Amino acid sequence: MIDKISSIEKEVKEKIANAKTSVSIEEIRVEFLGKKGKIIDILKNLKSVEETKRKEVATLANKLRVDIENKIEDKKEEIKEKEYENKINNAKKIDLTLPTNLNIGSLHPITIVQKELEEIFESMGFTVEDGNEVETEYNNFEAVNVPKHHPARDMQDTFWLENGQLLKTQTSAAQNKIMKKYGAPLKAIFPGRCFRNEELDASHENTFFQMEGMMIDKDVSIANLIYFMKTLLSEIFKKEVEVRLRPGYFPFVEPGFELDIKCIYCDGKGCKVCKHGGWIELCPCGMIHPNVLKMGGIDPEKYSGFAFGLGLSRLAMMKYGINDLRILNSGDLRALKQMYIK
Ligand code: FA5
Repeated sequence: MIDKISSIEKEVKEKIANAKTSVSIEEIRVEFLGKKGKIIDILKNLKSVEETKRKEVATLANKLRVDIENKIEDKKEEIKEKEYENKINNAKKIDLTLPTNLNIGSLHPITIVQKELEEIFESMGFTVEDGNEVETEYNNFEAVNVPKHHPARDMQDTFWLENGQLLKTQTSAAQNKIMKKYGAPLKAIFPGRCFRNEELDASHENTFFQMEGMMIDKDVSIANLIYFMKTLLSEIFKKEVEVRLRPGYFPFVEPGFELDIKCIYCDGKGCKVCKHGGWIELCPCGMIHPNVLKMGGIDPEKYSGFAFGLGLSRLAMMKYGINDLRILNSGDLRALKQMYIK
């Protein structure tokens, strides 16, 4: 039996030394240490060994078992390292220093303006919220003080869905949910895609972007609104921008305004962009109507606030000097590439 153990030892050592793959080392493990393996077989059959030799055989067999276990583990590690090395050596080489001819993507001009605005507002303590594109009639109209049959609904020709919901016509549709979510005080902006069944022209699309903003706190006034809008527009156009307010009607604000900016192309002298008026209408706004605050769960006796609905698509149009809004939704890369920021 002792001879048998030494011949097994010789055999296993040779096999381990020649093993080249994880599979072959596993096969060796099974052949010698598996349930029916050669070493285990000796240990199982110790009874058949002469009593005087039994202890010595058991010791030798156990020593060999431990020795094989260690050798197999070492070999496994060695093979694993070799296999990894081979994988790396055979992998497809990529030269990271090579110039690429790939046409890599870029952000859409509206997204760029939106991100710029978000950064500016965030720096002034506003949070950026999400709104839905499919909305309920309640959120889009009733919760912002536009009940059924109110004539103001005609100003926003709506795409209705068969289930009675609609495609959001204005970002104001998220006002109610955001007031209920945060309560007062509150400073939030919520950009989003809006849809209206409009006659299309150079400044009207059926799908366009707005950015709504709300600030609600004790003693918020029109002065705060003007300050925020001036700061924001000056940052966007990278120059001091003059603004003016004209009265405007929206059922969800009282008083309501149209905020115009002095034409940044002709400095108010009159040009094609401002239709020779010197001013460009950009952003309806006003002080949030007490009914709207109440419906949002905020006490209008304690709190006041302003809201605005900036036309993001039109702002992008002005920033990049585009003379037709429809280009922005056209997906025409030749046109879009011209306004991409390098
Ligand atoms: C509104 O949608 C109001 N919800 C804005 C508001 C919010 C007022 C909060 C007061 C307080 P209006 O329909 O004017 O208002 O649209 C706002 C802006 O969206 C417009 O000034 C314009 O820049 C843009 N806009 C409206 N319709 C279109 C359109 N069809 N295509 C492109 N931009 C549009």
